[in-house]
Amino acid sequence: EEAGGDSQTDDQNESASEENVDTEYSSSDATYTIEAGIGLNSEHPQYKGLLEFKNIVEEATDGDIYVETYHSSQLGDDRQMMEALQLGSQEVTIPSTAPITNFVEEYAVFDFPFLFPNDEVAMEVLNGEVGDQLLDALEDQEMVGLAYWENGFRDLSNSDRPVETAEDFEGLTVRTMENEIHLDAFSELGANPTPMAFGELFTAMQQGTVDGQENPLATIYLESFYEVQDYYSDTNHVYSPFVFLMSKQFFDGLPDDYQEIVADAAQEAGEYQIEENRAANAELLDALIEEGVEYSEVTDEAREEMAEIVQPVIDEHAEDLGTDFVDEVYEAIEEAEAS
Ligand code: KDG
Repeated sequence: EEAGGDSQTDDQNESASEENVDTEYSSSDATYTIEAGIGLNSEHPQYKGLLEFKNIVEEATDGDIYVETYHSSQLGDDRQMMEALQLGSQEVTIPSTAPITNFVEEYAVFDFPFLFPNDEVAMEVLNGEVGDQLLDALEDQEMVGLAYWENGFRDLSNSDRPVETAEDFEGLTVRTMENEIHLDAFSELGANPTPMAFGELFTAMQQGTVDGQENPLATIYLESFYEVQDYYSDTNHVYSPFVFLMSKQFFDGLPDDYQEIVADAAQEAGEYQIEENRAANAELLDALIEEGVEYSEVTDEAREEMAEIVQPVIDEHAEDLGTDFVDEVYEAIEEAEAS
C-alpha cells in the first residue's frame, strides 16, 4: 500500500515500510487498515506505545485489523494529521493537547503554565470528568478520543545562555507549538516565541532560526537536540498530555466488537507508554549532560517568579475559555491532590 503524504522522503518511506513488514500479519489479509502517524521519532516512548497498540489490536483481531505505524512526521505534522483524520484519509494520530486547541478550544486549559503539581494529579484529572468531557467534544470535530497518553512536563533548551530565572528569557527566540497561550506566555516572559510544527524544529535550531525550544527531557534527548543545543533548564512550565485520536469516520465504520478492541487497546498501550515515558523523563538527565549540554537547575523560587509573570496571560485566557469551565478544572485538581 502506498503511504500518502508529500512530506515523505524516500528514505523515510523505506524505513517505515521495513518496520511494517516485520510482523506476522499483513495489510493485504486484513479487512481494515489503520494508518497511524506521530511527530516524534522511533526512539521515543510514544512510538513504543504505538507499536504496543499495533500488537494488541492485530492479535485481538487475528490480523483482521492491520496497523501501519509512522513516526517523525512521515504522514505530516500534528495539524495535517488531525485534518486527515477528519477527512478519513488517516486513522490514528497522538498529538500533544496544545495543537488540539485549534479544533477543541477548551483543551487550552492544559496549556496554563504551572497548572498541575505532578503527573499523577494530571492523569487523575484527565481520566476523570474533565478529561472525559473534552474527549466527547472531539466528536463534533470528526475525531474520537480513545485515551490520554503522556508527554510530560516541558523544559527549556537553547543554544545561547544558561536560563535559571525569568530574566534569562529576555530576547531568546523560542520555538513554541502552534498555540495561543504558549505564544502569549513566552512573550510575557520577554522571549520571542516562534510557532512551528515539530517536524521543522531540528533544522530551525541547526540553522539558528530559533535559539531554543521547550519539550520534555525524553524528547530533548531522544531527538538528539543536544547536537544543536547547549543549555537545558528544568523549567517544568507546562504539563503536556497526549491524546490518542482516531478518525470518527473510521471508528463508526467498525463493528461494535472491533470498536471495543481498539478502544481498550488504546488504553492498555497507553498504560505501557506512560510507564516508559516517565522512566525516560526521569532517567535521561545524566545522558544529556554527558552529551555536553549544560544543566541549569531551576529553583522553586524562580518558577514562582515565572508563574507570577505569566498569571495575566492565564487570567485572560481563562475568561475566553469560560470561568465556569476553568473553575471546574481547578476543583478537579484540588480533589485529585487531596485524594
Ligand atoms: O508525536 C507528537 C508530536 O507530534 C508533538 O505533539 C510533540 O509536543 C510536541 C511538540 O513539541 O510539537
